[in-house]
Amino acid sequence: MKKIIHVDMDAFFAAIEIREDPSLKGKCVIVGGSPKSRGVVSTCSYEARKYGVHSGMSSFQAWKLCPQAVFVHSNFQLYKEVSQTIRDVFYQVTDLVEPVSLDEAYLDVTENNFDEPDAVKIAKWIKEEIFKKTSLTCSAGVSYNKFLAKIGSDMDKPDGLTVINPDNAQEILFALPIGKFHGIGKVTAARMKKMGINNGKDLYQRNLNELVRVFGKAGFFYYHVVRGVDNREIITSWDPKSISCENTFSEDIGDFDELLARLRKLADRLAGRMATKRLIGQNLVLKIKYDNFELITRSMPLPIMTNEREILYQNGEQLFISNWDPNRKVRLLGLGVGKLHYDDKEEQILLDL
Ligand code: TTP
Ligand code: MG
Repeated sequence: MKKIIHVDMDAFFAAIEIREDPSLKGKCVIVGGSPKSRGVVSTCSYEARKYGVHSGMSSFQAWKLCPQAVFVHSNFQLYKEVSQTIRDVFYQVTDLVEPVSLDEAYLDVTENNFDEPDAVKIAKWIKEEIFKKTSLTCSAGVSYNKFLAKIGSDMDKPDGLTVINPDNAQEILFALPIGKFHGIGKVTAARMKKMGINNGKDLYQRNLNELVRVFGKAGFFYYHVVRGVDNREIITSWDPKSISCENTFSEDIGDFDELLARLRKLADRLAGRMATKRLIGQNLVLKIKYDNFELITRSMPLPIMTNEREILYQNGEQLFISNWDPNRKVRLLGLGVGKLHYDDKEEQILLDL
């Protein structure tokens, strides 16, 4: 059985704004457009949620519900930085991380860098580490597949930790309101309610044929997840639509020139493999693992779709220089390219002829 953790930050943008300006603490804080413009709410503090304010509603409506709220404009650059910090925490645990959005990710910790068999201990560690590094809280779900882990992280917000195991999964799913099923959006939830499906128990009682007839392929998914069955794998930025090379050094390296020489070799290898497979790509990913096993991954768009070794190297070097901590030795370097396409240049030339 797999061990999956889903982590989701609490009131993410709003919590960051409150951290930056502690005078906002305890207040109804709404991040998004101004109520005077036609802006919408990105998110809001839990205090504001009590008044019915939520993501996606117009700022004007939010202001009517909660006139005492403080409206703050979003600062994406800052949110992205915090997002990178929490991802770095995840990558310390495992490479099998699937970031879903700025504030949310799945981790497959069945095997992990700490050799820790207890996924709950890992989830606690992640929560503590994120708090240490960002002063922000998150909620985690621990379970044996992605669907249940995601349900778990949402069950006890904020600052929650919920474990769903085979013994309690069915009971939790039965009681779950249909709108809370991840993958069932507002429109589908409304359709289901019309059909008399209000919660997991109602959904469970419908047979596969009916669900597929009404909802197509998604019906198949609903049928299985309400039984706690979800075989989806974690999709990392390394696979499946990416190609990468990495090298764990026989001895940790702290010398800048030596590291660049190793990076060049990686770029050569990567370019060679891409050419053999006739792939070109647009997103470069660099991976640095330090001697304490801390792992960082950074990516950047390449100027063109390419598999040219010099372009891969030059951009990789830039990524490396802006992200390497010179005071620390490196145990592993990796270079990869994502957003791949098949290079059909040759066929094009033949066609042109
Ligand atoms: P969520 O995780 O959905 O919300 P949240 O982190 O604010 O609150 P919760 O404690 O319930 O997890 O989304 C993460 C961030 O994404 C959120 O802080 C702001 C942004 N966002 C939008 O900009 N618009 C939206 O409609 C949603 C849902 C989120
Ligand atoms: Mg969140």
